[in-house]
Formats: sequence, C-alpha cells, structure tokens
Amino acid sequence: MAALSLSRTLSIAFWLLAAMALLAACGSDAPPSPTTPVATSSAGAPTSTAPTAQSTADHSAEPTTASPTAERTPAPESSPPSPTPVSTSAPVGPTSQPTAVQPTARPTDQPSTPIPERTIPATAEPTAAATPSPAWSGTLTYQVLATYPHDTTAFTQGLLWFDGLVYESTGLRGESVLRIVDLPSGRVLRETAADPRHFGEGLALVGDQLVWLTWQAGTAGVYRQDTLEQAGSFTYSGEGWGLCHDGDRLVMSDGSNTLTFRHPTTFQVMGTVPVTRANGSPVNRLNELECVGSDVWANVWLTDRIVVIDPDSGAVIAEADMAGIINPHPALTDSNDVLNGIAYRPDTGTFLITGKRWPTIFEVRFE
Ligand SMILES: [Ca+2]
Repeated sequence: MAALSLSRTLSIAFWLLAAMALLAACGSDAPPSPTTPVATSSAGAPTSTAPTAQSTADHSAEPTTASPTAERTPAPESSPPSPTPVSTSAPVGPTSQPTAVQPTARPTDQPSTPIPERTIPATAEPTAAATPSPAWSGTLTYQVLATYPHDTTAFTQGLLWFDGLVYESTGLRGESVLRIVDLPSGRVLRETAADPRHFGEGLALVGDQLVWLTWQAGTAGVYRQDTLEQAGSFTYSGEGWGLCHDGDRLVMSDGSNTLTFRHPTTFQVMGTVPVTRANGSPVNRLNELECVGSDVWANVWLTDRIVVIDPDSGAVIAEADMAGIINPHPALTDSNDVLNGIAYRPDTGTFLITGKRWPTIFEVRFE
C-alpha cells in the first residue's frame, strides 16, 4: 500500500510539474485560444474551420442571390401585362367572337391592305350575272315605279333585296333589329334584336348568311339568312356604317370617304380606297351601301344624294339627287330621318330607296 501510494504521489507530482511547465511555455496566449478558431476562420484559414467560414460567407452572399429574386419579381410583372392586353381585347371578341378573326391582328393588317386590294379583282360575277347594270355615268335621273309601306319606327341602316324579300337592319341602342320584310305589305315576317348595348348599322348577304354591322361596338353579327339566328360574329376596329357584298368582297363604309374591302368569310381587311369626285374632292359621310355589278352605290349621310363609285379607283362615276322623292321630307320633322337605304333588285333592275323612319319604300328606275 505504502509503495503504491508513494508511486501515485510521485506520478501526481510528475504530472503537476509537467502541467506547470506547459503553462509556463504557453504563457498568456493560452487563454484567448477558445476564440481563435473564429478569428482564424474569418481570416480564411484552410483548416476545418474554413468551411464554416465559407458557408457563412455564402449566406452573407445570399442577399445577392436575393437580387435575382427581385429580378424575377419584375419579370412576372412585365409578363402579365402582355397577357392583359390580349385579354382586354378579348372581351370584345368573346362576347360574340365564335367565328371572328383575332381583333389584334386586324389593325396590323390594315396598313398593308391598300396593296392587296388591287390583287383582288372587283369582279362581282355572282351578282353581276343577274345584274343588267348599265354603265352609269354623270347625273342620274329616276322614275318612281311603285311605293310600299315602311315602318316609321324603323331607323333604317341597312337594306337589301334577296329572292323576293327585303332584309332590313335598324339602329339606335336598345331598338336595333334585323328583320325580313314583305315588300308589298311592309309586314315584318321575321325579326331578331341586337344586343341592346349595340347600335345596329349596315347589312350584307354573304351566301346564306347576313352580316350586320354595329356602329361603335367593333363587332359584326353573322346571322342565318332564313331564320335570322346568330351564327357567329366578327370584330373590327373603327366604326361601322354601311356594308354590301360584291360577290367577292365585302365593302364597308365608316362615315368617312374611305371604303374598306373585307374578306367575306374572315372579315379581314383586303384593301381600302378613298372616294373622290372628279375634281378630287373627297366624298365624306358615305353611309348605306349597295353593290351593283362592279359598282358601289352609297348614299351620303344627311343628304338626299346617292353616288355611284368605281371601287377600283374610288372615283364617283355617277350621282343622283333624290331630293323631292318624299314630301314632306321626314328630316324636316326630325333631322335624323334622312335618306338611308338602297337595295338593288337584280330581277327587275330597279332600286328600293327609303330612309330612317320614312313611311315609304320607293321602287325606282335610274337612268
Ligand atoms: Ca343596301
């Protein structure tokens, strides 16, 4: 026991001495040692502490990766705007666009339209075949052959004749209708109303479908000619006034002196032409239209004048002053009740002429 305790005492003494010697060797550097690793790591020591330091650096760098996130934020913001315009234009179409061409494409088509116009001949053979249209020129005279009753509530905007019946479209918001009328009696055989928000305008027949413009809604309804059920619609930019179909193209007026040619089944713009008289003066306010042979007849809004236009050149080749055809003139009572309505009867070569809220449809022959 004594030997053991002696050796233990000696070993303790030895370790104590060794410890003291070690302490003496380290001096004052020893105490800070615990913080050293941090200091070293911040200095970038390539020891095992380095990864820790690097990861800290990476995290501190994460704010920089946050900037991409910030960059991404604007990105989505800028991308939504592009869908938005599409959807803004879409509301116009969706309401009635089943068969419509994209509205956004149409405006861009317009600039290039004047050129294609000449590539598409204005031949109107389908209608021309039945149209004994003379070579109209100069000042036209007319003879009234018959008169028929006309609905004095009909704010006439479009008028056409097909297969023994009159097709008429009327205007005013909440009152616009499309109707089939029995000419001799003036009886409405069938009728359909427009969206009450829309102001009905010109009308044309394409095959077995009627295309009915609106004034400012930028939409044209497509209706079955027999039932007047809506079958689709087109959208367009600008105003809609008059419309007629020459067999190949739709011809459309917008209140200016410009006629716009449109594809009959897509409504895409195929060309435009400014309408001018021989002296070069523009004929503004072209309204209700009638395609007769290769010519386009138009009444000039707020007047009793009808001009015959060569659609290839835009030149007025003939003109008729209808003043005096109706007496008293309805416009004397209401200035809106002007002449507006030309329909050509290919079976007789005569024209049906009326106006907004006029009590009469006149059947006339021009010479
Ligand atoms: Ca017409």
